[in-house]
Amino acid sequence: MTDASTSAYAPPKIWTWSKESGGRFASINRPIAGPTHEKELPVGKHPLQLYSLGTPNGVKVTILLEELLALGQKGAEYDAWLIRIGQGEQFGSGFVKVNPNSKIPALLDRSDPSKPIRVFESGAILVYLAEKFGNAFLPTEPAARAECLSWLFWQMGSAPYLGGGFGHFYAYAPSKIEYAIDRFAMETKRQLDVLDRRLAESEYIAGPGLTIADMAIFPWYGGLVKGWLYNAAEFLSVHEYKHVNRWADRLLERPTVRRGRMVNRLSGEPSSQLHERHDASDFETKTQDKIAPKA
Ligand SMILES: N[C@@H](CCC(=O)N[C@@H](CS)C(=O)NCC(=O)O)C(=O)O
Repeated sequence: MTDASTSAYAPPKIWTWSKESGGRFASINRPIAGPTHEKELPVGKHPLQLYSLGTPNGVKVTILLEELLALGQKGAEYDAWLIRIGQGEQFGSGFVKVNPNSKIPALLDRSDPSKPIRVFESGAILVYLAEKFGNAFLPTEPAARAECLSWLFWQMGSAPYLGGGFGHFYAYAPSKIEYAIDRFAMETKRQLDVLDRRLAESEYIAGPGLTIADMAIFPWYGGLVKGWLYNAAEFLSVHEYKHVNRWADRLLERPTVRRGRMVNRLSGEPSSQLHERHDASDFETKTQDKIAPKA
């Protein structure tokens, strides 16, 4: 391993913003919050307006919405609008009003259009929607609810080490730094082992039934073991986590999960990309293979 003390970089006394930092997100990363431009958000016909992108954080919410609709909750019909974070759309004035943190997903509940309710942070959105629809996928018995919320918050605290730590330094940083990749690969594998041990004793994350904890954890750690994230399946030997694999396959059998993964998705097979969703029939008629067929 390279000796960290040989590193050429000595931090200055006061950090200043270098726009030339490089890496995949250099063009959108800023050290300041707030909008960069005026832009109102579109509003569709349904009470629930989702402003998102088909990343792991976005997919959590569309899986829950599709699950709620499959349960017969007609009030869960939603408009899903695309926020292209690579183009800085999260810094538009309308989006910042819904999420002052400028990150997808963000939800506006316009059930009472005179008093819209904004919700940001995917975990808060999952709890808000579960509660709104009669504690769907969120147990009410105290011990089961505590277990579900514990795993939900575990995801919120853990995934930044996977995405912002491991994924960033393994796949996106302009140079490969052994110390950083080592540190976050170790933590990511430890987290996979936490899940694997839990799923050895429990069918779903929080107990015998599917909950919002599964919906939060699946797009990140399920995606990792399925090889969807950072091209890192071999590097992390994800096949070792047998229970996580079993659970991820089980979730993928659900049409709701498959639909949720299609919404606001900008990559992959054109037939798997539904850029915007405004109606249940859009899955049949508005995927990219149908909207923009190859010439
Ligand atoms: N803790 C947040 C994380 C949200 C997040 O990091 N979203 C990313 C996309 S997956 C984003 O919008 N990034 C844009 C940016 O950082 O400017 C949540 O769970 O909602």
